[in-house]
Amino acid sequence: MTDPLHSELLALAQEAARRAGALLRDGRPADLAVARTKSSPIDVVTEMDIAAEKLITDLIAGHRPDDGFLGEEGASTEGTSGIRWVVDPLDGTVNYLYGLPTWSVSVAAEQDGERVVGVVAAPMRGETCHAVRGRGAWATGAWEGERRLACRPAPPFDQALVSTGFNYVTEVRTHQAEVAHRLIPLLRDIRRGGSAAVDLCDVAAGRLDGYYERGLHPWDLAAGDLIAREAGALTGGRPGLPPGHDLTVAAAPGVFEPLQQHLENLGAWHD
Ligand code: 2AM
Ligand code: CA
Repeated sequence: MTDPLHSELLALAQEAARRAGALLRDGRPADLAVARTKSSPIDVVTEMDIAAEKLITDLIAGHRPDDGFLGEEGASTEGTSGIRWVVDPLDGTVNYLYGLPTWSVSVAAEQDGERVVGVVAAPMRGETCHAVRGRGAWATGAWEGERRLACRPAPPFDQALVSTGFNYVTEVRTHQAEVAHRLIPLLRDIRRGGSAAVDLCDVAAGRLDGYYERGLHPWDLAAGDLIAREAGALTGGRPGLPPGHDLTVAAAPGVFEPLQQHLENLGAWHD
């Protein structure tokens, strides 16, 4: 059944993600190196990040002043309506800095702690994915209308294409590289996209058989997790646990179970 509240939250999330995506796309200096005369490129990106989060929280609070927020750039309010927004204004920051296309705006809404709406806009890919709990996952592209997303039927594990990410902390990424080194002979290959939210959408769209990463925050995965699940993927953390900071795994049924087990055996969650 279509819940009118969920439809309202979806429309708001889509508008917020669209506007923030346009701000980030249009506001990125063509040559970030030029900005170095005034401030470091990282400062410019951080400014854009903060401006995008403010745009999103202002827009949503203007429509729904009683909702709570959790945002990567510091938005954190409880709210009184039972709805909380979980926002990553710029996921894939390093790609954005370098001018690579894989970055996104991720906006999710939770109702009484349960994810009900997720939107991931990836402007340089010309695609926005969305999901509403119980209503499937969908993509809207620049050149096509809405298309329903379904994860790819599981191939044999040794034919699975799996994406991952590496942490900013050198010791952590070194350990992650060791895990990937052990995993790679068991798979078709590994990808490293750079935006967790986009990776989760790619699992949903059947463009990847699976994805795993450790060290994610709620705003990295809130929208993408719902999109992947609504597209038929399984998501989780270490065996028996939900996806989270220790480990996030998302994959087609049949790839998910062996991938999660291999990651457990390889100690992929370690810190
Ligand atoms: P960010 O671009 O918003 O920082 C990269 O592998 C993915 O993981 C990105 O989605 C990135 O989000 C996210 N991420 C979050 N925390 C991270 C961390 N400590 N190190 C690396 N990536 C992190
Ligand atoms: Ca992020």
